[in-house]
Amino acid sequence: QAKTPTKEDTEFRAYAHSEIARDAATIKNSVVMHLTATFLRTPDSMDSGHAYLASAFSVRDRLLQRWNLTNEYHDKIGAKRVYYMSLEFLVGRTFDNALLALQLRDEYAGVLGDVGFCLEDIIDEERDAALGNGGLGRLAACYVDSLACMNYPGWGYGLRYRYGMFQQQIINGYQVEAPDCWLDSPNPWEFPRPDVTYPVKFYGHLERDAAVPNRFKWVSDVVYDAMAFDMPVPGYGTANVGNVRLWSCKTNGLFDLNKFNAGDYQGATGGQVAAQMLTNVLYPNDNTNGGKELRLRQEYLFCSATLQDIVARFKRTGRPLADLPDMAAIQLNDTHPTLGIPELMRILIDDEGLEWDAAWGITTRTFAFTNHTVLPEAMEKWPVPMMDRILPRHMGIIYDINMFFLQRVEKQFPGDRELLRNVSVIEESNPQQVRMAFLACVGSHRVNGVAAIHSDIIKQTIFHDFVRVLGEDKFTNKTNGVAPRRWMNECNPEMSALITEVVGDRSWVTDLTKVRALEGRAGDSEFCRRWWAAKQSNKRRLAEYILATTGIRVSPDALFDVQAKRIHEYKRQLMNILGVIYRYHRLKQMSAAERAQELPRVVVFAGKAAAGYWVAKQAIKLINAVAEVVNSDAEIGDVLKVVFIPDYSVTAAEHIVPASDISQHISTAGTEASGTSNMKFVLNGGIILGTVDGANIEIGEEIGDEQIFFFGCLAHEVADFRHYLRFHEPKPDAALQAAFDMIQRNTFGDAHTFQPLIDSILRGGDVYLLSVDFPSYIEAHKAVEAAYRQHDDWVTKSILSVARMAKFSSDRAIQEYAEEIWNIEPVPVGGHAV
Ligand code: BZD
Repeated sequence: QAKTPTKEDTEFRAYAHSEIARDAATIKNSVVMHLTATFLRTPDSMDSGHAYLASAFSVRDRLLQRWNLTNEYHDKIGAKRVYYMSLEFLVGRTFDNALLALQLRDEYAGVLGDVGFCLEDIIDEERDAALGNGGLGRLAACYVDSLACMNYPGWGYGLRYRYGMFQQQIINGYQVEAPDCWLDSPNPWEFPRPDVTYPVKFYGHLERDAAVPNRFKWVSDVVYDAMAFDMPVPGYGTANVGNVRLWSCKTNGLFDLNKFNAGDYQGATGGQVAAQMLTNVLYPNDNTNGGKELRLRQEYLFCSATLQDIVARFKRTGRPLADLPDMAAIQLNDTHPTLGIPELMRILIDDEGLEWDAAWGITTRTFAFTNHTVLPEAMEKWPVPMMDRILPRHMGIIYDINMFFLQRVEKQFPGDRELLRNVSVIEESNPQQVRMAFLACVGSHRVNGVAAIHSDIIKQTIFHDFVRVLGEDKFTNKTNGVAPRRWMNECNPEMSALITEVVGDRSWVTDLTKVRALEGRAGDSEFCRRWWAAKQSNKRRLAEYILATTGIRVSPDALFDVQAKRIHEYKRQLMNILGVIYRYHRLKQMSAAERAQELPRVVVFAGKAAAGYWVAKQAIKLINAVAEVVNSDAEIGDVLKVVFIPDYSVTAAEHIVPASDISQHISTAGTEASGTSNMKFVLNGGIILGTVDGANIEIGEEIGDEQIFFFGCLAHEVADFRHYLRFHEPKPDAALQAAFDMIQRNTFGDAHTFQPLIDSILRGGDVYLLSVDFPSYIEAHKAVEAAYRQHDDWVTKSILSVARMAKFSSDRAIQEYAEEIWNIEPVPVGGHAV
């Protein structure tokens, strides 16, 4: 527990609060200093790229001071920290976020304006840090933002990939991947820490310690050095600055001079290349488990460096190791960092000399685990022979963890062989596999899902037997949330200004319960007019962005209907585009006069498919093929436009999300654990068209049924439908059949290209139940249209939705984790700077 601050602490806080200079002259000096001393430029030869870098470095100086103070303070008072371990942090840009957090945006705009630059253009110079695939990685970024803003002592731990999420190009309608060389230009938002480096071992063999049972000496064949890079996380309106520590594999020292001298130039650098590979690329899969050896080595490098660092920091307190759980909580963001559990056991037993039981008690009290998926293909499993070869000591520890666990199960449920087989961490397949979700579950004191329905489903499915064995209390729900800083205040300044006006100040940015005040204005016609004007200007901006990125001209007066997320069969972009095709079919059958009565609509898609996910990539091709035909059909004009925005990213989302009228979250019920973009769209005054799945359900509960358009079968009905469809051909309704027919008449190019997509429904068992949900999907679209035509009511819905969305702030989620899982308390440094 954190100690009560002394007088000295209070003075320390006052110091932390005081040191940021805000006057134009000081800011200008610091920008010019970086321009000249860091980048060897003069103010006269400054282009916008260097204006960005110099400004960013000067902002980072300000963060740095606070970063140091925050960590010094937390160490000094002995605060318990949470460590959020995630293979992904999808941060996006930092400059604007930092300016807003430090409340220096106007000041920098002024200084840059004086030398002829527009702040918005300078902000656009920054490249996204795209160290994540999608929801899980962005959640990690929102959570470290909340930790910093709410003054919780906590760090993120991750990997510093040299190539982040690939860049998506659309060539001839197909997705083509290009590397994301985001570190090509200097990155102001990281601090290399060559002094924080740990050796990480791989391969080799074990030597038993004859004196002590259970203790081994691991003699490895290969040792790599993991070096830390720290990314500051600006806390909004507080002096606290959080930290994400990312590991990069060092290559220095791996150059083989002997080979070089012997003329073997390639051999001389072979070790460096192998080391570099470890932290070179982010695996671009979401919700699939590739089973690649390099990925397992990445995961271990990450876990080993992180646990060594956490233990080293703890040991500096001088407290006995038994106290580790009182000083550190470790959250596993899905199973990817699960090797942290056997790694901590290895450190405690082999390096620190603890007994098994003591080590196990410390480990399980320290770790907690979040599950993000129920898709079977996403479950991480590693072949035992692979694990044994790469990490022989960890394989031994996992066997022992499993043995002790199964002994306990056997005692509780004597003779239940089936139960033992079902809960075993080792799957008895050929080859045997380590089930990482089970290991994470056994080695943690809490397991949580990410939305109420999902947390229920995991208790009934993958962890069903664990609930019997370990008790219901171990399993809990922590519904996801998103950061209002980025997903409202930063991306939607006009709507934010209106909220600030109603609330009276900007306090809602760190206390979203205050947006409730909007309820009182939902019936105020003047306020509604201004609310709509903000939405309209966001739509105009998106129309410009669409023109710039695709060359397609869309009318901001049309209804903007958006689906922006990873492309995945379970998310059913295919159902969306089939709905578009059906709409096109109907429009083509109408007279010009009838068409003129239709509600003009722009259907926007954005998202990346995993490079090896063929059907998902075919869906992208179909979307682009439909777009090409529909958009150039003179008869159709503005009544229907279809757009695929390439290279979806955090920054693209910041353009897209504030401009939606409706957004689609249409996963087959029971498949989307939570979804977080659903929250972002509603927080920006958009209306959801969605299935009864993930966090859609809780959003509906909060904002009221009138504010959300649900359709489709329910999660508990899915199994029966799937069973039926395994043995019976689906019967498409007339609308779905019309869409198939249009494709098969080569309307969108050679029908053979798209036949596999149709076959996935008609001949592949329709696993995601498109044929089942399509009729109600089309009905829901009609309901949306009718509602949109009632303009005043629509705007009221939009305002009421935002007013009732406080639950979906990541601040609420983090507070729940802090109180119910981590047992940590806020420790403000420097008081509130607002
Ligand atoms: O996590 C997503 C889920 O699909 C969403 O429903 C949920 O809202 C978010 C946050 O909880 N899962 C992912 O994004 N998963 C991955 O990106 C991923 C990455 C690597 C390996 C496996 C999954």
